[in-house]
Amino acid sequence: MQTRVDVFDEIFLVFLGLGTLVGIVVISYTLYNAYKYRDVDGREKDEDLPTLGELPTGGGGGRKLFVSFGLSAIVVISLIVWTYGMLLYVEDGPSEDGIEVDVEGYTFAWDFEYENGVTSTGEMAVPVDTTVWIDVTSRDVWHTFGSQELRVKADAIPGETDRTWFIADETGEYRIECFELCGPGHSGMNADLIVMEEDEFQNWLDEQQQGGGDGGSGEGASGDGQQNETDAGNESTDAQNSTNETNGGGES
Ligand SMILES: [Cu+2]
Repeated sequence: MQTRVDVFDEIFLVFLGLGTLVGIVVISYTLYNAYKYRDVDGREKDEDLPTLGELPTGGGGGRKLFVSFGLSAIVVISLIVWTYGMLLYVEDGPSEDGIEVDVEGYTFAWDFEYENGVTSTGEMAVPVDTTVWIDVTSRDVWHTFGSQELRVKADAIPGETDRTWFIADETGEYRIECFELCGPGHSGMNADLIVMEEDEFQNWLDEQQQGGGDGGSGEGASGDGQQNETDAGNESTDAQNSTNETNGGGES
């Protein structure tokens, strides 16, 4: 499964490789000609040798010119076609099934809503090696959701939904940032992207669901967490655990 990181790495390497190759050919040929036609005494008369003020014909009746233009055209057109194909893949996404997450930006944080209704704020958990489709929108002004490390970015515009995808092929923590200057808190408009193994992710979802019903507001979560129906029976242990519970949401 090709990730966005793979695609952009490949494009970068191909352009770097071809650019280096063309550079080497052009510079070598320039140096070769500079040496070949250097000023020496007693040089034989060469018909191809340009004289000062004369436009060089390229020799061979323009054959060299034709070949170099032809080669350049082939290289450039192939690059355009190939890159376009790669970018179409980025547009369309992989065909494999994945998970869907609704992302909503607002000044100055990110909300995430999963398919089963679980919500979280400031923390997005996803399973590793899975296509994550995101539907990005905004509650107020223009933002841009993005994670540099995963090469994903999507505009968050009120009233519109920008759908795109990403795949994280390694577990760990990544950084989500806002990429559209949106107000005084813009630079702090970050969220954690936590990439987990599939079973870990299911546990995380379950945990969020148990602590759920609080609408995903970060501040509200700690208070409401203690009023779970499941906890109603044993209030005494509840009281002891309440301090732990208040931290529970963020620990996963
Ligand atoms: Cu912003």
